[in-house]
Amino acid sequence: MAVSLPLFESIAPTGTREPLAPGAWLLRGFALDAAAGLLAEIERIASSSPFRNLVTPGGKTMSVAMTNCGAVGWFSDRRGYRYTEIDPETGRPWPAMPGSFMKHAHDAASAAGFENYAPDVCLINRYEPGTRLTLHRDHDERDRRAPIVSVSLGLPATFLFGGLARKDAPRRVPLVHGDVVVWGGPSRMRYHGVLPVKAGEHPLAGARRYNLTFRVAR
Ligand code: MD3
Ligand code: FE
Repeated sequence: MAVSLPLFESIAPTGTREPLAPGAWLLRGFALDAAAGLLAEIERIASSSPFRNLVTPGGKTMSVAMTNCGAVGWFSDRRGYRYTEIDPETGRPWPAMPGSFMKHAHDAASAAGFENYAPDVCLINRYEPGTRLTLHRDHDERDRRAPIVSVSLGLPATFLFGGLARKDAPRRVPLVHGDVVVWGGPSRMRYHGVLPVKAGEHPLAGARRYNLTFRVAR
């Protein structure tokens, strides 16, 4: 008897909570209802602090464009990686974190078992087809006990989830519009990255992928 196999790697239905590793939870579709509102806020934030391609201390220009909202923002140039209160490109404070961002991050953290989550920064990444984020760890935050909450919007991407050492072979995790991942506990300091985003059109975001990462930086 013929058995039909799915053509694509299956993605769990919306509303499930899937453990990726100790402390790391994938909340499929958690941001679907909020997505249009979050995208509108991204536009508003970018009209005050525009997306820009930061330069690493090594002198390479990142292919992913970034901006921030919150009390501080993540920034990089030849002098190093750091959090700043003033957007060095505009000379003004980073745009405040919208209440809807704060509530969404808080509720996602709570769904993953992290109560009282109060991030002070949201780094916003914008991917165009072909752009990627190489394997790295997020170690510029003072409090590494607090989880990072990430929200994927727009085009799909393949996320690389590595280990605590750079040489550990990463797992590939497909992330689609509306997915939220909470990275806490022993997973907080694992290596991670994003493979080059494939060409496509998303009905709400066009030819782009956005990723929000909420952090407790200080
Ligand atoms: C796993 N962003 O901004 S979010 C970043 O999709 C970043 O734009 C990616 O990595 C993106 O630094 C991935 C998922 C993520 C964020 C932090 C993590 C995964 C993590 C920290 C530890 C382990
Ligand atoms: Fe990261």
